[in-house]
Amino acid sequence: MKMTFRWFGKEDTIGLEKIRQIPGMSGVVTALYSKPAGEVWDENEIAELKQYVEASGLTMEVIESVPVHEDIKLGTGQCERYIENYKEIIRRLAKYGVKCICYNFMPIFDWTRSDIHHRLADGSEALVYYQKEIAQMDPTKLSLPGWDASYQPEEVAGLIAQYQALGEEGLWHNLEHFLKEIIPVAHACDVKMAIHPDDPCWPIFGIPRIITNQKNIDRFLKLVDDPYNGLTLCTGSLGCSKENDCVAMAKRYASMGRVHFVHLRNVLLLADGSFEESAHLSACGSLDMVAILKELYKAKFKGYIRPDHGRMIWNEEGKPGYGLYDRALGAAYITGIWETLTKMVHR
Ligand SMILES: [Mn+2]
Repeated sequence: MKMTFRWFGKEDTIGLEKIRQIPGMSGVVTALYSKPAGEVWDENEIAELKQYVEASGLTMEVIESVPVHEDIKLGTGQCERYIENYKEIIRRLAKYGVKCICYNFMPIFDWTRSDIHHRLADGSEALVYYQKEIAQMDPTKLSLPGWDASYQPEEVAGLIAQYQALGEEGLWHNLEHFLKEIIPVAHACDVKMAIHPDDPCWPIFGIPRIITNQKNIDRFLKLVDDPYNGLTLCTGSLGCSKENDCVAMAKRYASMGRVHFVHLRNVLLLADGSFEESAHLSACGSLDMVAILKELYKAKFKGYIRPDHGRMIWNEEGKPGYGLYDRALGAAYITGIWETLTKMVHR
């Protein structure tokens, strides 16, 4: 396993020199965040970013993410042109040593929460998803926490209607078409594609979501049965539903060689289906981090792991979920579990 840390580029208030000081850290997970979905990434900018990262003693082998344009997910408009652009981005990233690309196929809204500054009992701040509050939201009128607001409200209403008409099967169809086009390119370039599960892992606002559970992930992997068509095992996204057993999923997909990237974080599940993001420690949430890591270890997992969201602690200010301190604690905790596994567990 290679420990990594998400870094939002030179705009990130957390400098690479700090990330490098986290014990066991091998590289950053980053992207050209200013590029709109669909556009080909400039090769010089990729080269320059890689050079900047490597000058600080870290690697840039994982990109999160290369966003998929809505036209591809809807199968409309400039869909085919954007797929060709996506292939070109894969080729260009491969040229600069990128080994893994994380992406998602969530319509319109990326990860969604009801509050990104929720104060927990210990005084830390966390991201939370309360069912009652989400149910009262009007997605066309609100700028949702976590949503990259690149659409106007009237556009959102139109997109929602298009996705409702498309439905789940239509979305599956468009995902299959996308994979059949890009996976052969990724395979030839030796770049592992790692789809991120939908977060939360159920349909929101009447819009379909499909990368949500074991049955659907099994279906996803069979759409193109190639090791380069793999997963980002995000324990917080899959683990926010009681229906998903993250330990069993880690075992199943890692032993198939289809887990290329792991997002590790913990969530505390509440009785009504709501959840709060918690500290990484198993005792703080509903997931068993040791059991999950043990399955990855037993499957000889060689891919990348990063601590996913952390809480805001010690009065740190910054991007909710992406402070330095709690994610660094998470990384040290994960690295500690992994060291224990390597010394105590026979595979
Ligand atoms: Mn994640």
